[in-house]
Amino acid sequence: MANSKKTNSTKAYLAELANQVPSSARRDFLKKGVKFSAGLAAAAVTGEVISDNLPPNVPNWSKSLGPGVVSIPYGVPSSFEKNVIRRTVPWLTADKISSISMSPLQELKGIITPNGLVFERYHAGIPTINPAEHRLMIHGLVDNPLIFSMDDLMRFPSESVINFLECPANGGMEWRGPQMEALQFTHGMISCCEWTGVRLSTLLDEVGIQPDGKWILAEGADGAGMSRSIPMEKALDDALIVYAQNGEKLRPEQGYPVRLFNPGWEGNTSVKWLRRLEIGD
Ligand SMILES: Nc1nc2c(c(=O)[nH]1)N[C@H]1C(S)=C(S)[C@@H](COP(=O)(O)O)O[C@H]1N2
Ligand SMILES: [Mo]
Repeated sequence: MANSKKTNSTKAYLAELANQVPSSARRDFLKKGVKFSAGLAAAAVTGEVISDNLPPNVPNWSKSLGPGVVSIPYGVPSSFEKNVIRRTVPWLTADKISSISMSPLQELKGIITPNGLVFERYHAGIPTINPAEHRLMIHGLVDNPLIFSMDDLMRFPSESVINFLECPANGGMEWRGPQMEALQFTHGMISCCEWTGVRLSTLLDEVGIQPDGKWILAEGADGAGMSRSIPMEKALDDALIVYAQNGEKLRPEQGYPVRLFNPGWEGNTSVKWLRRLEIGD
């Protein structure tokens, strides 16, 4: 992944960052001759302070009324936090459809990664799946093959766990030595969410695994049809069939409407947009 185009892409990234800050701060930023340091970018972002709003004065926002309830039906972070975003580097992969974005770890507080900032990894882009037309099929070496609708899955007892999900490529940006400026780029291929779903073992109970059933092929419904083989021990231990993250339905990026989640295992085994589990020997 190391690449000589790094300097160019860093310039492009900082130019993009300059575009995201308020225009007066941007003028400052550009005037200072842009030395391409992350520290300078940060100064530009926080640089604009209107002293009239500081004590002992009454700040402007205390002298007027703000927008009322439901002016934003689905809440978003303060506009002053607009640099807290997922990022990728253009030279990492040939195309954004099969690529990865990183979480801004340097800005995150506490344990939970907010849904909008969970790192993303796709092999064929994000499929748009209508949950009413999506099914999870469990077949192969089972007594009773079954096809579950999303409603079926949600009728089973649910379980929530707080756990990290990490791409095994995390850190790979520097496997050949230091080259990145921010934690986001060096280690941002990791997230921690509360995942809610049904235990895979519960569903396997329903279909009845035959004695020679030792492995499970999990297949996604994305254009890549990405699949991984999961040993039966993991499936019966703590694997979850997950439909919610941090209290709301999975984000499309994270596998809406349903994904496999293997706690503590390489992220790639947690197959998203899960459509099929085939039990094999
Ligand atoms: N169907 C499908 N599942 C997938 C992938 C994919 O491309 N397609 N990427 C995998 C990889 S390599 C990782 S690291 C995780 C990333 O999960 P996230 O995008 O929710 O962070 O999903 C895994 N599951
Ligand atoms: Mo991954």
